[in-house]
Amino acid sequence: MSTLTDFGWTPAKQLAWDQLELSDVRPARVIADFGTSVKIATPHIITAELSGKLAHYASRDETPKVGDWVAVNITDGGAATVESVVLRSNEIARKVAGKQVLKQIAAANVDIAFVLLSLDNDFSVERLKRFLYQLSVSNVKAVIVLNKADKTDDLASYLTQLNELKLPIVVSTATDGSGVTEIAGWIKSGDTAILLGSSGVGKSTLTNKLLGREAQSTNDVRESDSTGKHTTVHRELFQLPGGGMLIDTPGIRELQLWGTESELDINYDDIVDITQQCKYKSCRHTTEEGCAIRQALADGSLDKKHYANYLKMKAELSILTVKTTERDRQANKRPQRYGDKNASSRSYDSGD
Ligand SMILES: Nc1nc2c(ncn2[C@@H]2O[C@H](COP(=O)(O)OP(=O)(O)O)[C@@H](O)[C@H]2O)c(=O)[nH]1
Ligand SMILES: [Mg+2]
Ligand SMILES: [Zn+2]
Repeated sequence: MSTLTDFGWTPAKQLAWDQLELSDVRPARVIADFGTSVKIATPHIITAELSGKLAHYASRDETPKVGDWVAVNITDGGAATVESVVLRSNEIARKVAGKQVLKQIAAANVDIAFVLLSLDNDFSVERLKRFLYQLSVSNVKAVIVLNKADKTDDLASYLTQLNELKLPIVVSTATDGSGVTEIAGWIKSGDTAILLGSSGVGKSTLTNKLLGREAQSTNDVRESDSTGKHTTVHRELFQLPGGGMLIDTPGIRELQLWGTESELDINYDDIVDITQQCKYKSCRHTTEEGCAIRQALADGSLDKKHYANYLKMKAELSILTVKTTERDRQANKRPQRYGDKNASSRSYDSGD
């Protein structure tokens, strides 16, 4: 018999829950979300509908995502309704693909993330850094997984490129199971882990190995699917044999950032430290004399790619801030119409 503890419930959460003084509801964890309904663990696995308030009036940030704790009302007849999201300690977010200025939440209440890179043509430190930024914004511990180790005979050159990040790295071959025990070792009992990375890097293959069963279909299966259709893989939270939990995610083609420039600077304190040595406080690091950044780039103490990457992300976040500010300004000007906020956000969770 499972208990809520098996899904990550703790005495501290119980205490926080008690302080909410909610009536007619009990806590449950979302293990899959399908828009207006969710699969939850009470700890029994049941399907629950979102309350009308949540489904129609809440902004998309406030609707339950996989990993969320929710307050659920269950009638004597067994009908379950999610009344609200509670105790969300963090969320893994990004900007939705395309022009819309909207935050998309991939999962909530995550303790540790494995960012997978595959050791073939997928390998990109730049892409990795985008994931790492997003994880730092969410305060989630990151472990790098270099998968498809069987595809290279020059592992050392990949490892060298990752040295500066000072993060744990696991080398794996998900198809034959090597590295899988080491990955499982990072997930403490009661912790929730998530697998992130581009499509095709081996997340679902690794999920199946960690679970010890074929829970997720992998690309192989999908390609031989006789309908030829790309079946949407919903994010789902699985219980690991070792006591933790795991969320597999659909591949992200291009991770668009969601956050602020100051959060970026926390990640790039090496660069910020150098800028503080520029002669002028208002230095733009372009042509100014006494510019410490230009000096560091020239003498090689600041890596050019590392700096370019920082500037690119900073520009992206600066544009995001301008757009969100403008969006909020527009929203405040318009007379509030309930449901408005949500009008165009129903079909958002299929990954891309
Ligand atoms: N050679 C090799 N292939 C792998 C490895 N891990 C996964 N694959 C293959 O890569 C393809 C994509 O894997 P999948 O798990 O679906 O990737 P996902 O999109 O990240 O979930 C499948 O054909 C897997 O069999 C690995 O370590 N080595
Ligand atoms: Mg997959
Ligand atoms: Zn400067």
